[in-house]
Order: sequence, then C-alpha cells, then structure tokens
Amino acid sequence: MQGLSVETLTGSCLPIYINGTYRTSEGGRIDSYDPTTGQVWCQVPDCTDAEVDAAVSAARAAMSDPEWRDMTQSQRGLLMLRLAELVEANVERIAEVEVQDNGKLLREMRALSQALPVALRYYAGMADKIEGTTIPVNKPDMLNFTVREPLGVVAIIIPWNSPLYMMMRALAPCLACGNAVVVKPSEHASAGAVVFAELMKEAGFPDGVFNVITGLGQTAGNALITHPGVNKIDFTGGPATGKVIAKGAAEQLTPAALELGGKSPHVVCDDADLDAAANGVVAGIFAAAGQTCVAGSRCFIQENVYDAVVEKIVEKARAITIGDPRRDDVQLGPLALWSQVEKVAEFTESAKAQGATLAFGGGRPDGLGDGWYVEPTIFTNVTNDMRIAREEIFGPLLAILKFRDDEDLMQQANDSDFALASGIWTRNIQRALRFMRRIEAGMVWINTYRSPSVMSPSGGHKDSGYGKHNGFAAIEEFSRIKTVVIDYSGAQQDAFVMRVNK
Ligand code: TXE
Repeated sequence: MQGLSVETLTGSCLPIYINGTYRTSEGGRIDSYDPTTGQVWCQVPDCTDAEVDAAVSAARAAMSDPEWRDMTQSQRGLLMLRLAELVEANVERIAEVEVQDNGKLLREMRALSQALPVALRYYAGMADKIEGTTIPVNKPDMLNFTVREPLGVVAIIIPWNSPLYMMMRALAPCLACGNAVVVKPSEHASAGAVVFAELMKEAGFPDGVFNVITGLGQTAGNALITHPGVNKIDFTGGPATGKVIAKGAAEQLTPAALELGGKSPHVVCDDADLDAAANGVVAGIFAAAGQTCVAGSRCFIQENVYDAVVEKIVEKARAITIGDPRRDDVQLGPLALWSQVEKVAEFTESAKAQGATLAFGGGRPDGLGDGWYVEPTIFTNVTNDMRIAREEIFGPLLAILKFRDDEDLMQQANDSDFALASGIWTRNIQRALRFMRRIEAGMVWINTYRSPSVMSPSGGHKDSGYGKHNGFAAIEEFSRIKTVVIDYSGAQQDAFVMRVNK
C-alpha cells in the first residue's frame, strides 16, 4: 500500500500495520469524522486482542532479531536521518491527513509536521552518544561502570489533537535508544499514524520495529497496556484516562510516562508590555482552538491594569476569523470532536451559573454549516474556585482572574490540581525569576507562550502526570541503566561477607 492520503483513504476503512505489513483488521469499525462538515470520512478498525498481541509479538521479535538488536548506534542514527528526509518530503500529505481528522488549522498542522524531521534529526544525532558512566567506588582493583540499554517494547498511546507530533516525542528517542514500538492512535484521529508507517518501511527500518494498531481505549488500548510483552507505556491524553492507564500499568509493573492535561496559569503583570502580553494570552488559548495540553486557560491579570488588558484581549478575540481550517486567512477552525463542542457549552453554562461575566463569545458562529465551530469565549470576574478555573476544558474558553500582588498571585496560581505549563509577562526580571521558582509547573514561559523545543524537556506533575519528553531527558525515559562491576585484583573474596564499602 503506497501513497495513502486524504483522497485514497476517504470512504475506506484504515488498514493497520503489523510487522512491516499493512493488514485489514478483523475487528469492528469506528466512524471517523471530518470536523469541518460533521460527516464521516473514513472508518477506523477496533483491533482484536489477537491483533494487539500480534503487534506486540512482532515488536518483541524485532528486539531479539540481530538486524535491529545488533545494528550499531550510528546505523540507527542514519536510518533516522533517512526517515527525516522522507517525512520532510511528505509534510503536506501528513498535514492534510491530520487536518481531515482533527480540523486544526492546516498552517498549524504543517508547522507541527515540519517539526517531525527536526525531532528525528535531533535524536538521530544522539543515537551514538548515549553513554554510561565510570564510577569510582572506593574499592581498589575494581572497575564499576554503567551502560544504557533499550527498554524493549514501548506502547505509545496518543490523542487526537496533534497525533504525529505527540507520537514523535516518544518515537524519535525510542528509536535512538534501540526500542521497538506499538503505536495506538486515538480512535478519533488514526489516519496520520497509519500513513506514517509507510515512511518507516520506505526508510528501511526492520519489520516489527514500528507497528500501528487502532481502536477504542477500552478495547484495543486496554489490551495493549495490560499486555505482559510491553516494557513501557508512553501516554498522552486526559487525566481520567491517565489514571486508568496507571492502574493497568501497575498490574504488570510496567513503567509509564503520562502527559495529561493542564489548567495553566498565564499571568499579565502591571509592568508588562501590555500589547505583547494581550497577544500572548490570545495565542495561548485560541491557537489550536484551545485544544492543546499547555493552553493558557487561566489568565491572571494584575488588578490595576485588569480592565485595560481585558479590553485588548476582547478586541483581539473579536478580530479572529473563524472558518475552514484549510484557508490561510482563518485563525480558528472547528473543534475536533462533537463531544468537545458540548463540553465547551456545558462549561459556558456553568460559568454563568457560578457568577462569571461573559465578556465575549459563548455560542456557535452562524453561517458555517454543520462544522463543529465554537466562538472564542472569554469570561471575566472568574474566581479560582469556579469550575472553569479548575477543570480542563480543552476548547477556546478563557477564564480571566484578578490578582493584587505577587503573593496573592502565587497563592491563586498554585491552587490547582494541575502543574503542566505556565507563563508570565513582566519587564521585571526579579519578578519573573521569583515566579519561575515558586510556580508549580513543569514549564515556565517568560514573555512568550507555547514555544516548546525538541531540545528542551517537557512534562508536568500533580494531575498533569509524570515523565519527560524532549531533550536528553527523553533518552533517560526510554532507556535503562545496567551496572557492571569487574574485580581485576585476582584475589579471592570472603565468601560469607558482602563486599560493601567500609
Ligand atoms: O482522551 P483520552 P479523550 C483531555 C481533554 C479532553 C479529555 C478527553 O481535556 O477533553 O482529555 O479526551 C486512549 N487504555 N485531553 O477522551 O481518553 C484513547 O483511545 C488504553 C488532553 O479523547 O485520554 C486515545 O488513544 N488507552 C490531552 C488516548 O488514550 C486508552 C490530549 C487519549 O484518549 C484507554 C487529548 C484505556 N483504558 C485530550 N482509554 C493532552 N494532554 O494533550 C482511552 N485510551
């Protein structure tokens, strides 16, 4: 099967990819929708337990096949560079498929697709630089060193908002470390991973190193995370599902990295460049229609500039062009799922009922047919105990809160179940750095927002999960340390006493 694209996949049921071959699944069928029309565009198989088992077995077999197991680190890096070239040549095709599935802006998905070869090249360069250490253990004539090994089979479970971008954060370091993977994309956006398999084959990765099974979380997803052949689970998704995954993983004592949701504080201080800050706040919540785990959905504005900044934010929201995500002039596309449209509506009602002021939006735009569009929505006079300030919504809904001084800010900003991202706009470096130290978040952006890098570790804590993507931290996440001790003294040891440090 070559050249899978929106055209060739429309009206079909996606294949799955196991052991280097596309197959037709024997499982049930799930409808996959085009969010711009609300119509089914293709179907996704709900893989059977036997198919999940076949994918994990293929990955296990690849791990013991000398072709992959004994491939040198530099050769692995070269394969990754070859893959990077192929992905680069297919950026447009990948972006189009992803937009078809999740309705995000084509410009955004193109940028995220362009980031895929960047990640591959970054980790390709790392493949032959993954080193152990030599440890001076205070014992004469003893050599103690460590080596880093692949973990084995890694299950990568990804959501619908940025499927391949999320997949690549785990896949690239996994390949660099020499693991084999089974990817389970979201049932709402599976086409990207299926198309990607074609490029893995063409790049020349041995069969079984990369597998894609599709299906529902409760069926195919559950069969994957509880499979005894899986050595690590990498999950990106919602906090409720994250807890289910952690329990399933615990049954098998399988380690997991979980990147879950957020309710990230985005702060505007009175000494900030207020125009730049207002722009940053708008970008932090309305880009990707708020469907990003790092969305700056809880905006804190200092009380003495509150009204002025709110006015600027509302003005910018009013100017947003909503429409077909494939158009270059559009800034806000539809939401990926109808359930997300309902979720935003429910939170809008809850905010009104709890006494917040609707400053903009709050409904669905006219004249856009049956697409799943929602207006950019802004609530002011929000307090930190309201549901819109506490729960992840994952839509274009901004909650604006007020703070008095830095102490008040820290109290409110850290009063959250989540700890993923954060941002602050200020010209005062002391203020920015004090915030950086005290904020409970895995990432802090100062005078910018939503600017990640593959070279920079990312991930949160509290209900935002655990584990790291990106940077060398991801190499540590997807490899393990083995400790080696050599006694070259030639002396016999006391057989009945452990040779601890004395
Ligand atoms: O995600 P799920 P959903 C948040 C966002 C959204 C909410 C629900 O708030 O409203 O999560 O979205 C698989 N065993 N985020 O329901 O359920 C599932 O098939 C194994 C934040 O779409 O978390 C899919 O592949 N797998 C987020 C993946 O988990 C299971 C991005 C994610 O689905 C499973 C998306 C199970 N028992 C949503 N149940 C972010 N952090 O970026 C589900 N899955």
